[in-house]
Amino acid sequence: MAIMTGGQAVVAALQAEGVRAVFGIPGMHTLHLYEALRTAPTIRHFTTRHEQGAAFMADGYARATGEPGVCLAITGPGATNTLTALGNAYCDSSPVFCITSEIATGHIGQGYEVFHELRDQLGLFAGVTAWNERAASVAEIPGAVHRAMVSLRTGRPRPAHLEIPIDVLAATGEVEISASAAVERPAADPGQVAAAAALLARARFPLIYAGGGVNSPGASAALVSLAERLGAPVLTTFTGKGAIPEDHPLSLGCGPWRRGLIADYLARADLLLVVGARLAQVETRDWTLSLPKTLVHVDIDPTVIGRHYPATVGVVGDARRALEQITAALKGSAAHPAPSPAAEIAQWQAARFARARLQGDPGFGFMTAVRAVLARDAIVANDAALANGWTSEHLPSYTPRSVLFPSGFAALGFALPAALGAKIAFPERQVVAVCGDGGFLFTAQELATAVQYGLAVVVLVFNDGSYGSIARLQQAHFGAAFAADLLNPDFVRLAEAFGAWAARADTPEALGSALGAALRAGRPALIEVPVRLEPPR
Ligand SMILES: Cc1ncc(C[n+]2csc(CCOP(=O)(O)OP(=O)(O)O)c2C)c(N)n1
Repeated sequence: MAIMTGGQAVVAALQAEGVRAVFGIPGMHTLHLYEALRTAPTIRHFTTRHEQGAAFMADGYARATGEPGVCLAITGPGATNTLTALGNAYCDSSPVFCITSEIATGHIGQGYEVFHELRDQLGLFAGVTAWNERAASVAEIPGAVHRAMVSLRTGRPRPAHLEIPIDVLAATGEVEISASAAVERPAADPGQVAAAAALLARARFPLIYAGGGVNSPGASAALVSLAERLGAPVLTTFTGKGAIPEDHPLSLGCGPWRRGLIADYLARADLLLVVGARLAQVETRDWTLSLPKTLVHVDIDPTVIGRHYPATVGVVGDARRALEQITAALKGSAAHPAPSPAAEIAQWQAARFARARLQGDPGFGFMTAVRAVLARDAIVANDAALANGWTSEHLPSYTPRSVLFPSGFAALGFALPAALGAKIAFPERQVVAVCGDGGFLFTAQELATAVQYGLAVVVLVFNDGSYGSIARLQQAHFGAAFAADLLNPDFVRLAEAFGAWAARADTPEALGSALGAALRAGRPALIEVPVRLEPPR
């Protein structure tokens, strides 16, 4: 037992959970929390320029590491500013832990309209979290932090929110801090595993679809060995990109399903193994995509299994453990008889690249130039821009958790702050943010955060002077764009004003050399790439 303030209890509990970095902005309601952080020996606080940036950074940290990313905000406006980023993390299953203050205990729910009051703050967070509680006393704080962390680390990883009234943060009380216990990810039921293995053993042409749930080093290794055992090609979702190295002979890359050999394989396959993926609306074109009759669906979240497509066999469990269990259950069954698709895949990939080069596809040109400069394990954080499609299709990823996409909620403004969170987690790795001009300006002020902390990320701004994705849709539907034109600042001068390195590059070659120079500069950098808004294809 120790005597501490509520603020000190939060910090001690986070330290006990192994938290090393937190992101946020202090305020009147979090003074005691920040006073405790000021002297915390093992936690580094990063002050951001908007709470949305703090939550996106926590998300980028979480996606890159698999560990909870922590952000802090005051009650009221600070709290609401985090919501968009938490919605993004919620939809993409990213473990972000948001701690907010709350008005004084005696004022909650009274409607006194006190300073920073937000009516039903917990209610607002309910839609973007899987765990959402208030700590009503100092003594309750460590237990609440621990329960939040267990929720973030065990089931489907989705945000947690803990709110602490200002009087509780300031009060002094007795607390017990215990070291965080290792949490075991849940294994699958042996009966479900046996049923899945029996179907896989009989399949003549199994195909694997891997999502964000497999995008961790352990699960990736398990996925690759099962795919090799089955000789099964693997396609990934956006958030699963990198779950199998994209130069692996069995990799079909990252969606969509309609492309060439992928569509052929989908038609030819007699079994689809879906792992850690939701079969979401966009990728299945409103669930109209036809899938092989036999569907084995592995997910930690039982509500995902069979929700849109009936699963022949559902396997509930952690992706790594379930895949390892299935591989073990297959031992002894006859090796897969079909000829390996590796040669066919290699031929298709080569033809695809040759075609894109021949057609002068701008996305192919730019992303090939970027890939040629980046290290194999570089991290690329994307925004919800047209260049997103370029990254998924033309920028191969070789390691898990190295491509970060705002996929389900698709909030603009994610890329730069998420890249900063990733850079803090992995200072030694190259980190690049890929944005459109519109989305970049949603959170551009975090360039100041990058410069303040010397976070050498490189931001690529593909500038088409437009909310281009939407303009294209408008043109396709109505023959004209509306309300999508953007009169932009001079991005190079803007970045320089923040103290960043900056350049403009309008060809793939120029982009490649500017990116090389930006990485060598070893400080935050921005490269503006002017692009034309292509008509919809
Ligand atoms: C927070 C938020 N607001 C609005 C949208 C809708 N939206 C999706 S893409 C897009 C345009 C993005 O423009 P830009 O970042 O310039 O990239 P481009 O599409 O031009 O490549 C908009 C407005 C969104 N995804 N997120």
